Amino acid sequence: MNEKTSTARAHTNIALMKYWGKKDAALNLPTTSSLSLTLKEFYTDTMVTEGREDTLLINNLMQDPTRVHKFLDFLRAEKGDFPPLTVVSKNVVPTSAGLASSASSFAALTAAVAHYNDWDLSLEELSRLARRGSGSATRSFFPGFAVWHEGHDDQSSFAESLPESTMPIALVVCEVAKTTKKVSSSDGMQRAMTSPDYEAWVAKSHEQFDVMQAALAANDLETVGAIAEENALAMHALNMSATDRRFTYFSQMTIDIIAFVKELRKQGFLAYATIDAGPNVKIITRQDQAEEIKEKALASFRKLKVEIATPGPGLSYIEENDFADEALKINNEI
Ligand code: 2P0
Repeated sequence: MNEKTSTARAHTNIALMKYWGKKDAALNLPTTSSLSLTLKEFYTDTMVTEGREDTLLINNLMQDPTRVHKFLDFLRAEKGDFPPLTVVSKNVVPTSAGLASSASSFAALTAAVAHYNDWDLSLEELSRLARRGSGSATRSFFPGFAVWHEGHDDQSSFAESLPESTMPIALVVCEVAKTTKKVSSSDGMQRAMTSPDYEAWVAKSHEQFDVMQAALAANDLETVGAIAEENALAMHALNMSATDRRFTYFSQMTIDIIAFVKELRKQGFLAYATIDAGPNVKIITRQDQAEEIKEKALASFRKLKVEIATPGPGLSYIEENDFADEALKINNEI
C-alpha cells in the first residue's frame, strides 16, 4: 500500500451573516450569500493516506464514515478516481468552546485529498468542492473575513476572501450547557424555510449584505455587529415560526445572555450577539473589551464556559505530522 500522506489545517469560521436554507439541496446551493470570520484559536488538522476502505478517525475515536465516504465518492466522480482513504482528523477546539463544526473538518478534508492527488486547485475551487460536503466549509479556506457567494449553479457558488482588514474584532464565545435536543443544521434550515417570514428574511439578507460589506471596508465594527445580531436573531425567529415542526436552539441561558449583551451596550461596551445551530452565544466585540466582557459573563452566569477568539489564518498544509502511527493502527485493525 502506498504510504504517502497529506495533511491540511483549516480553521473554523463563524458566520456574521448566516447561511440558513438551500435553494438546491443536491448541489448545496444556499438561498443567501453568507459572510464569516475565520477564527485563529479553533482548527482541524486532517491527514489522508491510502487505506483498505474509506475510514474516519476523529480525535483518536473511530467514527461512522458514511458522510465522509459519500463526499469522497463525490470527489472521485468529479475529479478522478483515487484509492480508499484512511482519514485521521484532530479537532483543535477546546471542548469547552462548543465549536466543533463540520466547517473546518470538510475544508481540511477537501484540501488534504486535493494535495494527496496532486490536483492543482485554487482556494476558490477547493471551496466549491467543499460546499458539497458542508456549506459552511466553503468559508474555512480564507483568512479573516470571507464571503460565500450564493451563486446560481455549481460553478458560481463558492467563497473567497474579502480584502484584508485591520478591524480589531473579537468573539467572546459563551458555551451554554445544552438543554435542548439537537436539530441538525440541514433539518433545521429545511424547517425554517416553511416559516411565512422566510422570503422576507432572504430579501432582508440581500439588503444587509451590501451594508455589511461597506461597514467592513470602513472598519465600522459597530455596524458590523449590529447587522450580524439582527441577521442572526431573525434567523432564529424563522425556526420558531416554521409551519413544519417549529423549534428553537435557544435555552433559557441563551435568552439571558442576549439580554446581558443588551445591558453591556447600555454600559457603553461594543457588544452584539450571534448564535448558530445550538444554544451557545458568541459576543462580537472589540479586542480591547473582550477580556472585561469575559470576566463579566463569568461573574453573571454560573457554569458558563467562556473563550476569546480572534481573526485567524487561511488554509495551510502541514509537512511533518504525528498522524502516521494512528493511520497504521487503523489499517492493521481493519
Ligand atoms: C452558517 N450554519 O452560516 C450557518 C448558521 C449554522 C447556523 O452553516 O447542510 O453544517 O452541511 O450545508 O454547513 C451550519 O450548516 O450545513 C451552518 P450543511 P452546515 O454558519
